[in-house]
Amino acid sequence: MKKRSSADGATVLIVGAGPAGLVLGNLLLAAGIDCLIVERSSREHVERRARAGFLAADTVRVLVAGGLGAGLLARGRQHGTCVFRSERGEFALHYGDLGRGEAHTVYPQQELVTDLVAEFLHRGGDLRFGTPVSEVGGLDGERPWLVAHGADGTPYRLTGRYVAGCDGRHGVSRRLPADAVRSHRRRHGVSWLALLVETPPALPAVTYAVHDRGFAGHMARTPSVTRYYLQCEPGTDPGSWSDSAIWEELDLRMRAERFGPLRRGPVLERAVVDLESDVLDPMQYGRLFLAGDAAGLISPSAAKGANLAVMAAETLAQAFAAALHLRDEEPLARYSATCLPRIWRAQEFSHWMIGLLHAPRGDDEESRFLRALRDSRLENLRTSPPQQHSFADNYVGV
Ligand code: RFL
Repeated sequence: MKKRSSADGATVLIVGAGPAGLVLGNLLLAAGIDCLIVERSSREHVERRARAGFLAADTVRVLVAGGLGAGLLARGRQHGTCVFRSERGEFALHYGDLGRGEAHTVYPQQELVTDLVAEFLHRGGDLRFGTPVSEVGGLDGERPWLVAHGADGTPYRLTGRYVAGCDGRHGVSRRLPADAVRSHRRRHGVSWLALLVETPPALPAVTYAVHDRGFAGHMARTPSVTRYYLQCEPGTDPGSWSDSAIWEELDLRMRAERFGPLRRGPVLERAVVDLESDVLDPMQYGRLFLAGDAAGLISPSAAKGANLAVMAAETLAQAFAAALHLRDEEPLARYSATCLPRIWRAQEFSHWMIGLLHAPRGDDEESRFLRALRDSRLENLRTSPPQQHSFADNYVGV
């Protein structure tokens, strides 16, 4: 298909080819709006970057309606149950039958990104990999611009009518004047060793293990790859965990002796994730609009980040279409106000989940207090049907 942008710009310049940028780009092309995506990393890198896997029903609806759901409908698997293990035993929550009655579709983020890249190119999109953006400017005027660097590092300028900052938590587009955009940030003081293991899921459901040595989790990804999490000390070097230490600790915290063995396999990837939140308000500055992690980083404790990124991309695509096709700037002016309540609701739930799954280990009175709170929260979830319905709505909804 013919490219719908020019060498020196496009109507909408999108920084970043993660879920936010790629969904936005695809929806804009479908609406007949020319756009261009610049991505710092190589195509191979973004198509292999394993992160999220749990897509909410609303996310699936947006992707399918945008003609972006073929892969996830063919290969995604439905999950509507999660299990909690603790000293007191194990209980399952069939959240797919509670609340709004919706389940997750498990589809690895790298497969979704691969589908979105292929579709964007198929629709004639201009997607420049290996092209970092070093500066975004002119945001107060009619012709905002960005400085991109080609394969040999040579800088060049791209100009557009709007810029969409979809460049994640460390991106350049979120570096905005402090008096124009306020950051709301919290480091939760909890870190996870995030592991990808080449082994079929050992358990039929997402399993959260609450343990005084720290949280451990098991999440399906594909029939042959499983994600495990182990809470670790902040600042841990992921390489300092040997495979045998990982399996020993997983067995202990998941209580394998009591509930059955885990399936072991080669550890394909290990990384330390610090649980952090960072929300910018407003998510806009002049002609720059932020979406995804760039606007509202969320801890992975409730698996919301990729879902919020897709929802923001849809809201932004509709607002650009109104501005460009109908000369109606109102949806763009309301963009932050539309997205932020959804982001804060997810932040609140994700923060609640952190308190459900973690408590400090120490024997001081505050640690003891927080452990007792955590246990009470878990017990409330086990026994209270209204709490279970509310959990289901928040867990799977965005
Ligand atoms: P991304 O995916 O980080 O994409 C941003 C892109 O911008 C590029 N970039 C630049 N490009 C050009 N110039 C620059 N100067 C640039 N700076 C950056 C980057 O290379 C990148 O390609 O952000 P986006 O699109 O907002 O998407 C956000 C999601 O990726 C993220 O929220 C989720 O992965 C979070 N997350 C999960 N979310 C879920 O909904 N469900 C889950 O189960 C889930 N599990 C997870 C997760 C995140 C994890 N980590 C690694 C933090 C599990 C983990 C371990």
